[in-house]
Amino acid sequence: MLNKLAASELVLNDDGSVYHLNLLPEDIAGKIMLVGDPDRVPKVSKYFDKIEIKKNKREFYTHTGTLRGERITVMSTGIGTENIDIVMNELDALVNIDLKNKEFKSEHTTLELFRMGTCGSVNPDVEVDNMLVTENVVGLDGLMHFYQDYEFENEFSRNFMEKFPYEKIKPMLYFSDWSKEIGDYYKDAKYHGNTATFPGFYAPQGRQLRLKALDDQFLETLNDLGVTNFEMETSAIYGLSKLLGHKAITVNSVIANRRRGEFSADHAASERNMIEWVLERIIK
Ligand code: R1P
Ligand code: URA
Repeated sequence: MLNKLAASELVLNDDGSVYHLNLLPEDIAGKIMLVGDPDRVPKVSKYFDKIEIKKNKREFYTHTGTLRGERITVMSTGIGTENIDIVMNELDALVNIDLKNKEFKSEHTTLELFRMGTCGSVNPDVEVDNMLVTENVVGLDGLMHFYQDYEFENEFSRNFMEKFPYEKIKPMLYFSDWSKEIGDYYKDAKYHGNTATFPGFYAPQGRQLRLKALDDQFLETLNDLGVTNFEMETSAIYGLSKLLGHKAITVNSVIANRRRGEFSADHAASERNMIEWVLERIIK
């Protein structure tokens, strides 16, 4: 592989910022909170001592500032692993590629990435309005098939692969790199579990409005394979972090208990609790 990247591969805006995120290297901190919803960004940054940078393009909103004196960034990713592909590659480019010369840097910089999202539980005992940390993730979205060397495994993934009954869906399995150093921030979370990431909210997560999903027993089957909860980003965050050499961890607030048919009575409060819970732990 050539060291110098062509203009078509590492695309930059006129001011030298990365194409979709619209950011320059100095715009981000080493600790980055990733949230799906752009409206969640100001709900997080309002706790900062001060906000230095506010930038956006499309669904990617970024605020960087300080909290208790430490520099921190919060960024929205929008929904889905295809957005995470962009976020992860462009964040990595900001720290590990010399954007002016379009060359890889000789020294690697590791980012700490904290996804803070919402999810639905498929274990009936996992109650709404609580925090669930992802230890293992199974990606049913397909993104990582496009990269080399993505396959990681552990006991959870081996069991899942062996027993997954749906031939048309090719599962992608990642052994989560919720690296212990940053996993420790969240050791008192009510739940630690195995997350499944999907390329959709409705049939891919077993929801049936006017259209039938693949299998009426989808939730039970996934839960029997050890899956605790469903969402739409973590497989790509963990998979690409592992390949690019970053540390990542996801905590989701459980807003739906799919097996009991329950939805959080006040999901704004649930979101606020999660934001405060995370901020207290990642910056002391
Ligand atoms: C679906 O409503 C969205 O909510 C969850 C899912 O992963 C998906 O992005 O995450 P966020 O709350 O971070 O958006
Ligand atoms: N986000 C999801 O992707 N699924 C849910 O059920 C709730 C939040």
